[in-house]
Amino acid sequence: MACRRFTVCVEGNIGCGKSSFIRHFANKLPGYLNVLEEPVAQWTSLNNNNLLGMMYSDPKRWCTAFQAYVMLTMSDGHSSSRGASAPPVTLLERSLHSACRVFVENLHMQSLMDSMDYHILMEWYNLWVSDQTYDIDVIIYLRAKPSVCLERVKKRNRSEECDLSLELLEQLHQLHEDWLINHKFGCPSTRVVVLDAEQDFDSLMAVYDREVLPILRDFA
Ligand code: TTP
Repeated sequence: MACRRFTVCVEGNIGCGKSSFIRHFANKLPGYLNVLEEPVAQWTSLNNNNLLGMMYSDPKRWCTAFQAYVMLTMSDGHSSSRGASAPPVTLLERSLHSACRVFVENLHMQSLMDSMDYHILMEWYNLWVSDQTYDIDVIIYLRAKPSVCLERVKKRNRSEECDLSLELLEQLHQLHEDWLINHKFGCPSTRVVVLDAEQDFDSLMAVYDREVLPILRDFA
């Protein structure tokens, strides 16, 4: 009998601490988790081009190409969680869903993405998610105020994000809230766990252990 595999996905604004969360559990439960960090390195080196940087420098010109590529690389991540040799639980940093429900929506709302491009990407999204490969068992939403996220983005100093504004983080925060709390769009999981991600690193990891380890171990 095929063994049931589970997918847990970590969502939240830029700079809320998804990578630290993912790495913490990758170290804690080696072998039990298939951990997929977000493929940012692919977005910054496509055919020797930094598509993420191009998108931030000229969003009107590059946002559709960038989001199409993000969706493609995200879809690879979802598929790999279903391979015969994959561990029982996959921990995904972000998903095809947030790429569309948050980022594509926002670019369209801000009139940076053309409506025709938006509808085409949404048709691809709807086609992809009609397959249960893209279902999520649990979404962990790391919730933090945009001002806290901005401080962290500044501190990590990713070159492409040097002009990232509080306004953008506020827009993205609202879309995460609409998607995961207000259920304004369809949600790919029946279970959303909301965690306060504003504390300092050590306190956060203690909270994550207390709240998340039992969820991950439940799948064993
Ligand atoms: P995030 O996916 O938010 O990753 P992060 O590294 O900021 O996460 P954390 O700080 O919580 O560990 O964003 C990575 C970069 O990619 C960021 O500049 C936003 C951008 N991005 C888009 O523009 N569109 C997308 O669809 C996604 C998923 C990311």
